[in-house]
Amino acid sequence: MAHGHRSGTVTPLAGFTPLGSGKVRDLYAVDGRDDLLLLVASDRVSAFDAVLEPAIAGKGALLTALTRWWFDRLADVPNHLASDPVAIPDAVRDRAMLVRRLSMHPVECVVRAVVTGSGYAEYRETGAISGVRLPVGLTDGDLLPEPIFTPAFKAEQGEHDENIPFDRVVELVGGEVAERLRDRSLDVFRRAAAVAADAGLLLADTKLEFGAEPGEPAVLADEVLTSDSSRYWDAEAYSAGRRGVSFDKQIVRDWLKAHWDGTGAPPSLPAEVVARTADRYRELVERLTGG
Ligand code: PZK
Repeated sequence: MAHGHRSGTVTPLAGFTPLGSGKVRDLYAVDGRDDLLLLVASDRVSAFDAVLEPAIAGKGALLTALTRWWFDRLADVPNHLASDPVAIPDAVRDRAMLVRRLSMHPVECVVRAVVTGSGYAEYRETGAISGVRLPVGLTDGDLLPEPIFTPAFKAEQGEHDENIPFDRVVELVGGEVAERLRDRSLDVFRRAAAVAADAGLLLADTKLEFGAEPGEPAVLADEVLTSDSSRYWDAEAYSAGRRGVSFDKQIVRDWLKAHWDGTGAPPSLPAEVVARTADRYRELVERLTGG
């Protein structure tokens, strides 16, 4: 997980030892507790594989609140939240989750209701995504007849995950666990999509991660159903033909596309782009959770 950020180093936290950082999150060991981890969502924002400057103040707290809200809504699905009385430092309290340390499955459990992004690219080349054969003639942003499970093998930091067929998941985790991951992923997706629909949102796709612990081979981990792990689209805009306008980072992506050729360090985002993006994150959470 060695991955540098222009945003600087990971916040030092007394009583916790940094284990590594992703583009937008930091993971800590809890000193003296080898069964727990602290997962901290930063305010960093990434687009086109780059971490951008400046950070979006409040983003980490919003996405952490959203993950907690989804865990509540999906209370019958085992998740990794720990209830141990470990004091979380004030500096990260509202963007941190204390979690049980699981044995993570090396599979990204992606569910898609829409063909877009890397899935659409694969479909164009092969007619399938992760080995799931799809109808001929789909275009970018088309709704599928039903959500599909399109797993990917977790790449090292900085590499792109590789879509894999279900058979490969079976080889990686065994047939019983593979089926559990697939069925649980589809169940979570369908229920979340129904909740999103009530809020006027189309849940286009999501990426879930699971780990195993004694007695339960498929515990939901990581952040769930946030705008960093999922594409939420405005249902009305989608119906009106304005497809592929994702609810969160579209403003950042559009601005970057117009101001960066993808080489070298990306330019800093103007304050206005940062402010509008922050508004968009807030609006998503408000619409989903009712404020
Ligand atoms: C775990 N990551 C992703 C990478 C981050 C996070 N409950 C868990 N048990 C064991 N391992 C993990 C989890 C969770 N969630 C998650 N890597 C390991 C990751 C980089 C930075 F903050």
